[in-house]
Amino acid sequence: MTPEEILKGLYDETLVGNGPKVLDLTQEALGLDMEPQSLLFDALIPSLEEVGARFERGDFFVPEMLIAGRAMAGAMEVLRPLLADTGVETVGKFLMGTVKGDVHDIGKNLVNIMLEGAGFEVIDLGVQVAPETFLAKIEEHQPDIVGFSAFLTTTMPMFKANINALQKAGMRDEVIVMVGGAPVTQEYADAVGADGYAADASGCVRKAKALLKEKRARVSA
Ligand code: B12
Repeated sequence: MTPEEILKGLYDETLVGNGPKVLDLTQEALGLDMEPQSLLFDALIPSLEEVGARFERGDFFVPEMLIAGRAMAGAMEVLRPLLADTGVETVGKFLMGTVKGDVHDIGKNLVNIMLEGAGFEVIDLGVQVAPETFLAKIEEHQPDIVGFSAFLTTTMPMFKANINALQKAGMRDEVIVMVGGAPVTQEYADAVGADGYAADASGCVRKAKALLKEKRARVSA
């Protein structure tokens, strides 16, 4: 198969949720020395975007979304070490979780991989993380940054609930707060009082590094 055929195959098979085929194609692509980033950005992510569009139009339902998500997650397991393995030193500690009421984790996991690849130590709390769990884990791990991920307009208000909980516990100034997820915007992030927002994983890495640099400059001034 040519690289173009493999990318098209990955897109089509993710769309129909054919996990075993997506894994085979991922392995075949790597055997041909194709870039892991290309598989992600030229096939897997566009395919999930199409899944979302079809769901919105009523052409796909939750089961289709689920098997497509699983097919992508299977490929991510193979790509993960390749995306993260850049051998850089730890630049900071990042605590990440999907907010309470929300089970979407593919975007969050991708952000984690990119952060690890950029040298962050990442502590992943998983999905459906309640405010009190975030608080307890922040106390335990003392991260530089905490990231809240939400994929539903109905769970985005948990950002504010989490930030309020941090404030109430007197911990808001201890940690940089970043938010993200498909429906989140810069305006929404500003409105809830987050320190940073990014639309994608590479943007998150850039923003996290910039916020950390600012904070360290402030502390040493
Ligand atoms: C796969 C999927 C599912 C799977 C999730 C599997 C999983 N393990 O994640 C399942 C089937 C479980 C699911 C369930 C539901 N889903 Co759904 N799902 C999707 C789908 C198709 C893909 C999401 C995804 O993973 N995309 C891939 C990643 C890579 O996306 P991304 O946004 O580019 O991620 C980047 C950024 O968001 C950012 N980012 C993410 N997190 C963070 C965190 C920080 C701190 C930062 C800085 C950045 C950041 O970086 C990421 C990487 O670049 C989307 C449609 C879509 N295209 O978004 C709908 C979608 C999110 N789901 C939707 C809905 C409605 C639901 C359900 C309510 C359906 C139902 N009726 O039951 C349930 C809710 C379940 C729950 N309580 O959470 C709607 C949400 C609408 C809305 N605006 O609220 C969407 C948008 C579909 C649609 N078009 O209507 N879903």
